[in-house]
Amino acid sequence: MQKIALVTGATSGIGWATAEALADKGFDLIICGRRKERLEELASKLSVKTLQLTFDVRDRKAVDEALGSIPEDWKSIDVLINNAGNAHGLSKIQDGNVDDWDAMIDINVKGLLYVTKALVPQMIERGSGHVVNVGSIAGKEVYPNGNVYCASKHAVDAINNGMRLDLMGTGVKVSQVCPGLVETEFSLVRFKGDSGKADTVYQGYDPLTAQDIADLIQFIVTRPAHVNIADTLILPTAQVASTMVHKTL
Ligand code: NDP
Ligand code: 8X3
Repeated sequence: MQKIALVTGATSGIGWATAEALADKGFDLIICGRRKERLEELASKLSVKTLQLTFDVRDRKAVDEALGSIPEDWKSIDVLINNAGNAHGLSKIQDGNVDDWDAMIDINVKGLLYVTKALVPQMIERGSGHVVNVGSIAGKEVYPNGNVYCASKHAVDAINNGMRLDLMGTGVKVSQVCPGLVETEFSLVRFKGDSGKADTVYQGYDPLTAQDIADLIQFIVTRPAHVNIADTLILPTAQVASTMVHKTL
């Protein structure tokens, strides 16, 4: 039976690489994001069947409409990669921008919940499925100025664990992947397009690549039915904790 995976945040970074890695394993792909042209570009590179869904995970109605409009032959989604997310800003709590807080909580937490709510009932009905939540080292520890981003990823950690408990016996697996520093558009978004600032995050050591995370996700979703990799922390070798990175600058 042909397998189908849905990847949120497939327009760049970890989501894009994950779509490619799952295509390599023969999954047909539902790729999601706000940037339509990026989805078209990704689809043109994939050698499997693709369905593109353009929606903002912050918009509950848009999520329900997009996921509710999935054609019948795409509805049996085997794997959901809850990846869409970002950091917005890096500042002390007393200096924080409330719009940035809203964005992180709405995208990283509520968006993940909206997508999950729309898709998991069908997995339960079929008695099989796999949800992979992209958390972060920021969901395992808190670092200075990371306050609300860390809170959003701690929420993902809790939701991941809660989901696994609640789905016991349904045949639906739940896994979390928690990366450390991965060079993607993440820091460019966090620093609002300041590429100089973003680049310094990844200088003086070898950061993880999106491909490294995609390889791990590919491994997790291709384990036998009786194996669930519940949680993983994946770091660049130079990184030992959120703010402890061995740099040779
Ligand atoms: P990128 O910025 O490269 O990718 C983020 C993706 O999320 C994009 O495809 C973007 O698509 C999508 N996205 C963002 N906001 C929305 C939205 N409102 N609605 C729909 N899609 C949205 O970053 P990464 O690939 O690094 O990030 C992917 C995940 O990995 C995130 O959850 C992040 O927190 C997590 N992570 C990243 C780490 C890193 O160091 N890079 C480390 C640990 C975790 P579009 O803009 O087209 O909508
Ligand atoms: C992304 C990694 O350290 O910037 O979640 O929070 S970090």
